[in-house]
Amino acid sequence: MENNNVNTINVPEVKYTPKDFASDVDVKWCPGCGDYSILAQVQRTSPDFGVKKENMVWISGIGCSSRFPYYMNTYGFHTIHGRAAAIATGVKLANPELQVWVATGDGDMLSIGGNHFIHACRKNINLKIVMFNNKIYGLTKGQYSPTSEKGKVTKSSPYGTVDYPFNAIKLATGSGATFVARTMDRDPKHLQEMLSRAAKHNGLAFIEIYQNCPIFNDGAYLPLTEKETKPDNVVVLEHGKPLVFGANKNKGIKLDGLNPVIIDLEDGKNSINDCFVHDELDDNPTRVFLLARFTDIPGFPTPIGVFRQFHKTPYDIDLMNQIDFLTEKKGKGSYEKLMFTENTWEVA
Ligand SMILES: Cc1ncc(C[n+]2csc(CCOP(=O)(O)OP(=O)(O)O)c2C)c(N)n1
Ligand code: SF4
Repeated sequence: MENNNVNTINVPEVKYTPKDFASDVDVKWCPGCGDYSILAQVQRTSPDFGVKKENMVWISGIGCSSRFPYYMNTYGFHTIHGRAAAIATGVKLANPELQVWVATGDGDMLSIGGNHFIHACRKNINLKIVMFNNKIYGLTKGQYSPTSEKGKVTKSSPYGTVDYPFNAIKLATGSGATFVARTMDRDPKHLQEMLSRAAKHNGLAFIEIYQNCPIFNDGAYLPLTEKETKPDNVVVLEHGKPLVFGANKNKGIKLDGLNPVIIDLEDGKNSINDCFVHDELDDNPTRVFLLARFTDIPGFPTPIGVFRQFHKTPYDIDLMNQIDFLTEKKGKGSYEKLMFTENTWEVA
């Protein structure tokens, strides 16, 4: 029966604007740093992420990129180097209703944090990991990172690195990430689209963002971002569409067995129907490895976009279901009982 004694107040739903997500902390990145664009695109898209501001959290490790949570007017935690994924996991499991974002660098996530990263992907923890890849350690002033190209001369590799770099897309895919994407600081619209799509994904979403560090690795992505050179060096992945690139969309990529080949779409020998068609929903990760390899083959365009997305029950859902099931079956557990069962000993 309706209770007529209850007074109700209709509170209009809050419509956020990008400004609502900007904190009042002075942004301390170097002039021209790509991190500014990433911050702006995150603040621009946050109102559409579908969560209340108080339910959004940004967790980071240590690095220039990891200063990110200070600049977001949300809950956040600037933690310790390499541990962002582990701490974010704890935040998500203790508070499953939160949307947990991780801001991290290539050093933070792939060097010291590599282990946490692969296991977060493997377990499909419902985190959104945004990795700013400037192919260098920025905060500590220019040492090479696990994504620096072989032979890179830096302060910590004065004769050139002898390391082979990680390909972050391959690593995330091989570790089981259920949403894998790449975008660039200098392509704001595309960056916004990737963020919005990651926000809607139910499971671990990984976005690699190519980010320029003008102080210690300036121009690392110049051929991909300059107006004149971008069309020949970037191929945009769109679900269901053929891989076509070039200023006049005059080049395509076809498969010769398992090898990608660049074809000329104007020479009369090839047509758009010969091109490899992108399918981000394909269960088989082989396609992603094929695409991710483009950056390792000289002359090939760099793919940006969603490489792959698929559904797998996220860790937190399975865990909560298990806890509910066992609580119903065995009753609420007791911490005291757990700590002082027969399997404890007093050391004399
Ligand atoms: C345990 C520990 N080891 C090393 C460091 C030093 N350190 C701080 S940030 C950083 C790397 C930063 O590079 P990256 O994550 O790529 O971020 P960027 O500064 O380029 O955004 C290192 C090695 C540290 N703070 N703590
Ligand atoms: S050192 Fe590089 S990454 Fe760090 S704030 Fe400066 S420009 Fe940005």
